[in-house]
Amino acid sequence: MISSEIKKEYDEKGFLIVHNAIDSDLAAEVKNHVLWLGEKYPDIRPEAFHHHLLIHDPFIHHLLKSDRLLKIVEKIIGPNIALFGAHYIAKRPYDGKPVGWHQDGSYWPLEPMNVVSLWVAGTSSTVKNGCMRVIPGTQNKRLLKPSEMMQVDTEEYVLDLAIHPDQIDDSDAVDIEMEAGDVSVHNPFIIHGSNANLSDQWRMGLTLRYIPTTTYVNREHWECILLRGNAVDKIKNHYTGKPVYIDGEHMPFQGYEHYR
Ligand SMILES: O=C(O)CCC(=O)C(=O)O
Repeated sequence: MISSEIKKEYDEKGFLIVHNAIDSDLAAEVKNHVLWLGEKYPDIRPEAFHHHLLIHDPFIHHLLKSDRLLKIVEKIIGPNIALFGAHYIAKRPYDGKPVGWHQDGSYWPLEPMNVVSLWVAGTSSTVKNGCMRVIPGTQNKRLLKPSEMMQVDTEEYVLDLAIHPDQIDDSDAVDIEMEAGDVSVHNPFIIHGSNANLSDQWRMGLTLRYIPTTTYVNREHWECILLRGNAVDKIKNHYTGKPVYIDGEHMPFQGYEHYR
């Protein structure tokens, strides 16, 4: 996709796919990272490799520096970019959990709600293995509050809240099918979710949430990463520094020596 089209498509549809946004070596490292985290944290399901496990991880910092990813983000939120959330939603073969219909912004303490998500595919993501699905047009709806959503069992679902089926029409939902290395982009209002993975293949996605540095994260002690441009003095976000790579503690990757 020509980069000038990114903003246009995003503004019109609230989501888009950028094919081959990262090269195949880096995509393979995303996949290895999920498997590596699985060995490091055997008691945590791979749908739940959350922000706190990733924010000081040298491989994540390395990936976030990818110029191609930052170019996509810059088209949408401008040149002063920070990461406020990272989370692998990786679904194992046969028992990967579904994600109920939701709008991301319902969960987030962002002021204002100026944020964009990238979903980086570490494996192919298909209807069969539980790819993300979006409901077109819903980017123009208001954000539901958590109190307007239903509580769902996290033994069965990745997230604890979901929009009640009576409140949505998912008949024209679009499946975001991608290959490893592709990236989808979505806005915080669009309603999306995914089905369970009952296939014999992994489905691995890394969700990355980017804010302009004018967006305040109103959650105590929450750590962000400043990626490009400048912080804004009066916006009191906490930006964490570059992590130090430690043998055994972190996954080796191409370029890890820059984090020694
Ligand atoms: O990975 C999925 O299936 C859902 C992703 C999602 O909800 C998100 O990126 O906000």
